[in-house]
Amino acid sequence: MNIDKEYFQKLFLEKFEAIHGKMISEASSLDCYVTLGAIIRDFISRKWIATNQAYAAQGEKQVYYFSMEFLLGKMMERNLIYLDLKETVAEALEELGIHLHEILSIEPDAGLGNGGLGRLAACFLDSLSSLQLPGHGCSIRYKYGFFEQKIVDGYQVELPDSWLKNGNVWEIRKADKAVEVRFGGNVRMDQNNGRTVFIHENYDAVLAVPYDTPILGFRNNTVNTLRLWSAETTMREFDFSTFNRGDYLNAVKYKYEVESISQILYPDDRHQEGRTLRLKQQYFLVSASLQSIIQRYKKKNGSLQGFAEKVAIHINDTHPVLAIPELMRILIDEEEIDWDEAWRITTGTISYTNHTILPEALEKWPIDLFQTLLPRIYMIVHEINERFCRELWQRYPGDWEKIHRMAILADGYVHMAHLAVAGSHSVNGVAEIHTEILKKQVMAEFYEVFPYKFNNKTNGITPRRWLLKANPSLSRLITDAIGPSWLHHSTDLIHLMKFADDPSFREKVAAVKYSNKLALAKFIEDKSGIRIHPESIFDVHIKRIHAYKRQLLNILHILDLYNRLRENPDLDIFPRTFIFGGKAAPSYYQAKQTIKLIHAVADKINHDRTIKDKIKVVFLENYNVSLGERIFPAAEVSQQISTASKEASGTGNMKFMMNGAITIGTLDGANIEIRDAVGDENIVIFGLAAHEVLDYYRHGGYSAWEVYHHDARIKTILSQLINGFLPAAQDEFKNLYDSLLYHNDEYFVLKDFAPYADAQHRINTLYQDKNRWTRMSICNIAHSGRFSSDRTIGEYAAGIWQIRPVYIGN
Ligand code: 26V
Repeated sequence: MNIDKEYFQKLFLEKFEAIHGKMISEASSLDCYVTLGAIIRDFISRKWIATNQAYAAQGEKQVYYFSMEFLLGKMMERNLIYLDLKETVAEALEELGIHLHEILSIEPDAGLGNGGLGRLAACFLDSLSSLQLPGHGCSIRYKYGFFEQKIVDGYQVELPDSWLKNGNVWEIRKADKAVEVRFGGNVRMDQNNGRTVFIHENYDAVLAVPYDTPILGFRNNTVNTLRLWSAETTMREFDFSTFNRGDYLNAVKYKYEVESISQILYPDDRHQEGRTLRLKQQYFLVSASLQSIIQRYKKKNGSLQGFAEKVAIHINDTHPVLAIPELMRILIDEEEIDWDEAWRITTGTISYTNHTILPEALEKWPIDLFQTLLPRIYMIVHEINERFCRELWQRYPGDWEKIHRMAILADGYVHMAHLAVAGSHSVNGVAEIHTEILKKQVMAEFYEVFPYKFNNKTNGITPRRWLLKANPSLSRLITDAIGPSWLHHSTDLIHLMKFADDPSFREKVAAVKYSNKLALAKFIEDKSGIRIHPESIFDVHIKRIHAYKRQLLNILHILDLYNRLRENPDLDIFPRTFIFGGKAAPSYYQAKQTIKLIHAVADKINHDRTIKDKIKVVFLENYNVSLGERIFPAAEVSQQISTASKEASGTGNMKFMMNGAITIGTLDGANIEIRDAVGDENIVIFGLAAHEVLDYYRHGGYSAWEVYHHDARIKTILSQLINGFLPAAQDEFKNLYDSLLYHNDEYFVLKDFAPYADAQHRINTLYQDKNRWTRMSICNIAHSGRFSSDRTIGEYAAGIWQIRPVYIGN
């Protein structure tokens, strides 16, 4: 946008007084934040209106991305950069004695997500708008986002994340667009003109109120919408029927129960707990979103016959899979469309992404709970299942076992992934290997029936947040070298290869990394009091804490390194700082113990003078999007060490790569495609391959004890877990110890230990050849373009959704 400083200052002062009714000299940072937010929102609003008008007028097909999570992070700086106003605003405010960076730090992260799946949804919104594609997000306006993590005495403590406590400048409540969502009750059948009709009665009605957030595209005029639903009581229920009967306490209780639907984001522990409230949330999201999409569609088009040609609905994992029976319900019960036609429309509209193959994470709901909460939806799922099983019977006559394995309803459960595959036209995995495992193993039987539905869409990340915003100095250097086209066409980053052997460019890249390391070191010292050496290798492992991601492998190797250093303080290793961050699900004991172990090892090592500060271990509390934006630019080694086959894709690996870190990783998820992009000489790969892991699971043959008996280092470190060596209670880590030895090391930590130690040794050697290392770093940045979510979204748009860009004029 073209706005000059003076004009902006005038706007700011006027807006400030209008909102706050006081003089600017009395302003707090929060006052200024709110004022700036209001101004930016005004700018965006104009584009928002124009976008919606163009969409309505042109009638192009639109996509709605249904997701229980959108992990957006902060919005203000992003919006300033996207409007190209950041410099002007910073200078204008500075002249008024206001520091923009202070205002920006006031904003809480919108943390409406657990990790990869939620952040992917946020990157997708960014790319949709930036590519001028008509695509919107639908989710829940959780009052509390993902919990805030505090570390107390090395243990994780969870605090509520009240991100809305100072209001939210980006959202607009649309009370007039509220819809009703119905739970419980019973279904009565009746006849109407020879047609069986289903009447849902005695239900509890919940009011779904939408809050819209504008999603601005990068330096264009597109503003798409993220619609978040909030649960409220309907006036009727609360004020009249209950309250008038004088039952005040029950009326209040009822209100509390209804509002609890949008109260909190569930933490992902990959274990289906079958909590009713979670199922309520899922139906709430799906029903409210579909009703509002259909209302808008009907206003323009009348009947729903052509719905699938104008609307695509994507479900992010199975969490919103009730979109399938809910759309069927609306088409059949409300629009009086017959089953076959309704099924054609539904499957033509819906597409599904799978994000994990961990069996414990595949959603299933007990039928009785499901049926009680959603009686009409259950009837429809039952009918879908009947027809699906009949089809299977025709194809595999007599093969009851197969049909039983593939059924949507079986063993007292509703199997959500089966419903998703049967009721959609596209099923995709999120990295090549992940899609192959889906096709060949986890969903092989479905692939045999519906081969045409399966496809791969390798994940991506938005280079605008993860490079331009997070790492401005590197971005400047890149633009100076190859021009600014990479911001729109990320594969243009490949032109950096021209400079890979240019000593002066290498020096500049190294200098940027060093200054980012200094900034992180200062942040760490301010936060935790731990002093880290900026010259040391910054080796980073940040992501959710989970056994399959193997933070345990990393920390055990650190313990081994420490043992070697104690034996020989002059050991030839380059100084290294191991940085960890990540949250454990509150109920996931082993993950929480891993956090405690990292702290115990850190305590031991950081206080031992004899090792001459050669290694340091730091755990950064409360890893979230904003903390990630500080860490990725300073990272040199990226730990992507999941047990092969377990990490569907990973997206942190891409953020590190784009910021020039070298991956140490297994051949898992997108690591494989990163290796293919950069070549073996620019990545450090180790460990079991996916097929080897899967073979062990299938045929056995792995003995943790055997590895233990053959490796003296492993013997030592494991005994240190339980012999009082670490500053913690002696039995503190017994559970972790047992998981490795007595439960035969499900994630192959011991099996991969020696290969991992070798790989770390290679890193140590490579790093000491500064020129070579920086060249590797440049290669990684240069080849990171294909991991832009613009590429991913381009593939979804053309291959699954069939949507096209809509140009929005000024
Ligand atoms: C499961 C549950 C179950 C209990 C309630 C809350 C909850 C929330 C989320 C999940 C499943 C999360 C699956 C997930 O995050 N998968 C990750 O998706 C990333 C994006 O595709 C991918 O890069 C990661 O490899 C994959 O682990």
